[in-house]
Amino acid sequence: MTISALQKARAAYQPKLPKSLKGAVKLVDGAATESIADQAEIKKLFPNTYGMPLVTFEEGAAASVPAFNVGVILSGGQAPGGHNVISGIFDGIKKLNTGSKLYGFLGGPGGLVDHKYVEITADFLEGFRNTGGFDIIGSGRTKLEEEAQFDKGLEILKKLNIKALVIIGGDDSNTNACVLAEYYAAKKAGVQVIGCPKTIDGDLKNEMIETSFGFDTAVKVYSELIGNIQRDANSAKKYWHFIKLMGRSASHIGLEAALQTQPNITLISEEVAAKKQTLGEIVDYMAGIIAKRGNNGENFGVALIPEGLVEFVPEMKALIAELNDLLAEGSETEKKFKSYTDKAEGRAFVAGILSAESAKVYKSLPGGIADQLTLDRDPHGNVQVSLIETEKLLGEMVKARLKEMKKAGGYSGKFGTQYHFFGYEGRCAAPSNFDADYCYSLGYTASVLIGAGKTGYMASVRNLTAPADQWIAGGVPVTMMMNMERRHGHMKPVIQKALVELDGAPFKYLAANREKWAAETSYLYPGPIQYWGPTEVCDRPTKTLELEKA
Ligand code: FBP
Repeated sequence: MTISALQKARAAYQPKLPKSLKGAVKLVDGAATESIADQAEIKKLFPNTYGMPLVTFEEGAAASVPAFNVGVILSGGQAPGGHNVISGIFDGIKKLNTGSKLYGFLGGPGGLVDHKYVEITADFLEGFRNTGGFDIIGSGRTKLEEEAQFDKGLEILKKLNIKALVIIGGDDSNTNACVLAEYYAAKKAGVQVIGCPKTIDGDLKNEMIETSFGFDTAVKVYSELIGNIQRDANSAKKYWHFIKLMGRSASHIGLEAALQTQPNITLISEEVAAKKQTLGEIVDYMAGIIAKRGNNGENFGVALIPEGLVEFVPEMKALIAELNDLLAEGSETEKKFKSYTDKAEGRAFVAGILSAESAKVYKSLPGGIADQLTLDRDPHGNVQVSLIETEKLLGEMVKARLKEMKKAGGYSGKFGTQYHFFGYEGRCAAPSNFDADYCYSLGYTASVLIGAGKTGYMASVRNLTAPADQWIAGGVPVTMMMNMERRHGHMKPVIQKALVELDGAPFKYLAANREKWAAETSYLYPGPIQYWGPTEVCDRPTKTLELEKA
């Protein structure tokens, strides 16, 4: 196989490990834990895995462990560093006993249920070390929720003599990993389940999990691109670039990218929701900045827009909920709507059946966007919010607003737009040194937890703003991160999703500086991820982590 020069050089990179993982490891049990809320309900639902202690590692004396087999699953969206988690597990279990084996289930959790797997050998793994992507075994979005799936999975786990399963995923996948751990523990099935925190969205974090892996690399890639665009904008001085950034619901990616690049406008969904802003108010805010810059002769700029924005705008959320009901598959209203061949007539029909408030919002949308809300639906019949071109919606609405301002004499500039959506550009990037080291350490940590017989734990590596050898590795009971939430009409135990905190240091830094960044051109150009060179360039964690831990 031909590989690039960078791939070749990167293959030789030895990820850094915390000091406690370098030799033989001793486990230290800390205090017993409680869930963050709803303790009585969660305890009842997880009688075997609730209240377990936090675990940290220390250097210990070498001990011999019989050979054992482990299975691994990559779950959900790709995130840079997944291959290094697998490398860490592999090297960790081999260190405990060279006869141990690692099996990868193919295509995500579905591979466990469908008994599709591959043995991950040293040779097979070699080409994947320090590379981006999940292509080593593939990923998928099948949810492991049903007992029938758990039982089907147990058949293959038993057949392969697998002692433990590592599930690498986001909040939902780790919630399900914990349910699986509890199920196997209750059944005395002899299979441990360990989770690893993955998602570029950065919304799986808490007191014990400082960041999810992949966030660092993905945002550094987006920030490089944003910096390049800012340089172009400041050179040509003729375009406003509206850039939508991935992140299904939380705005951590947009916030971190803003801290790295200092653009003129940054929208944060959580702030929009907290202030109950309307689309009109968001458009006024953006048009105000654009007009001010335009009146100063600066007809250019960069605006960052989080992917999940529309669902955080209360009036849009209400509109989407109404549309989901009215256009539910098989309903009379859906049938009638589908009978319209003329798009404008279809829109008029929809406007007629919506509530007065939602109809007003719907009618204020550009036709193309209104069509996206009614035509593109997922298999469950819901609007696919991620397909809505929010950047174009805002661009068109801002344009209309500026036209009015011009008429009224408040604006004398020109407004030309370029639209971008950054997401897939970063999800499989070659992991930064931070993610390469963090992921390898997480995988290694998982192997130690398995060796010690733990189940229902998530691998945790903390103190991440310090050099890697000072990182603190250990395990956190997943039940500790849980609370009860309403999902699809039922109360369920789930890991609490971490949204951007408006009283947190990263957002406060943005809020304190954004007026200056809006008026002046204060762009920062972070440039591409560097793998070799000065530590402050190559091993720097995200600004979010730095500010949170300052
Ligand atoms: P995970 O939470 O599964 O890690 O995925 C995150 C994400 O990258 C989101 O940012 C994005 O909205 C979504 O996946 C897109 O996924 P897909 O390509 O499967 O539609």
